[in-house]
Amino acid sequence: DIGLDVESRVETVERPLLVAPGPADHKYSRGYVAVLAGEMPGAAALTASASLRCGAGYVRLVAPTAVEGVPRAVVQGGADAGAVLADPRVSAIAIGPGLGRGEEGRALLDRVLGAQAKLVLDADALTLAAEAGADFLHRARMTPVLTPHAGEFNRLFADRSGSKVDQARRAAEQARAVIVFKGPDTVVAAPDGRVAIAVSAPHWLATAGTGDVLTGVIAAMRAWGLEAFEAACAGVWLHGRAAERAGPGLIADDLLDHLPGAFAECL
Ligand code: NPW
Ligand code: AMP
Ligand code: MG
Repeated sequence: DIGLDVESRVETVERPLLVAPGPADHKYSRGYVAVLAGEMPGAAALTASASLRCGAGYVRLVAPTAVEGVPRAVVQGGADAGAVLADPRVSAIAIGPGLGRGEEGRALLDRVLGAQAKLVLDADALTLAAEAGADFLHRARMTPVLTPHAGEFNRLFADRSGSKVDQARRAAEQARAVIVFKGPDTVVAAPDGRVAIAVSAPHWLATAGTGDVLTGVIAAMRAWGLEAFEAACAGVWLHGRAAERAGPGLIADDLLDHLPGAFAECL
């Protein structure tokens, strides 16, 4: 007995059990992820590639300009997001990495919140949501996943008393969202009170673009059918394991190469 009561005990993010595609699967049945890009499409390219490497059968990267460094199968350059937002096959939408915080990003986020899809909101989408006010996210049709780093979390949530677990739990309740409060001790919290913590991710993850990769991993888990809290936990585990496999000196692109190996450990 280490003196903790049951209430304050927090689960650890564990290796998830995932399923390989079967003979009845086709690219749409495996999950369709749309990634909506803006001013810095390189960040969204990391997100889209991560979704593909984590089992999504179809990924569409919708960007205002041409995007390089992403598999050719997925880019929809110079296009409007309307078709994707209206497509019933789109299961999950990731928005925020490289979106920008201008009027175009704001308008796109506004449309996304009305979409009949599972949402993963990160980066600039979180900053725009913070500007729009606390209730803005309540419009989402299904429990969204929010993946703030400490800077983004502090913009979104004013009440920062108590531990990181306490803060994440309150934030999840207030936003009616699953919160992935990132850092060396990433806390995943659901509006119903479930909490899990991941404390062993390599500190080499503290490098540009790794958060954008995590967004794509979680979107793939959502598209594939995991519910919001399970998808967030699975994504955090896969991301941390890919970082362990990539080793010292990793950059965000390396995680893409190591995600399939991490995924294979979950089959
Ligand atoms: P400080 O220094 O603590 O006072 P921003 P961003 C604070 C895209 N990217 N981790 C800190 O303030 C993203 O997707 C593009 C981080 C800091 O000044 C976004 O669209 C890439 N920050 C856009 O760039 C790859 C923390 O918050 C501020 C913190 C901006 O995203 C890189 C940073 O937040 C990048 O992902 C923490 N733990 N704690 C690409 N390949 O094109 C506090 N802060 O201003 O929202 O900037 O995260 O870089
Ligand atoms: P972002 O700030 O959005 O690029 O996300 C950074 C990613 O790296 C998140 O998954 C964080 O949890 C992770 N990360 C950042 N700093 C550390 C650290 N010191 N140790 C472990 N993971 C970290
Ligand atoms: Mg980020």
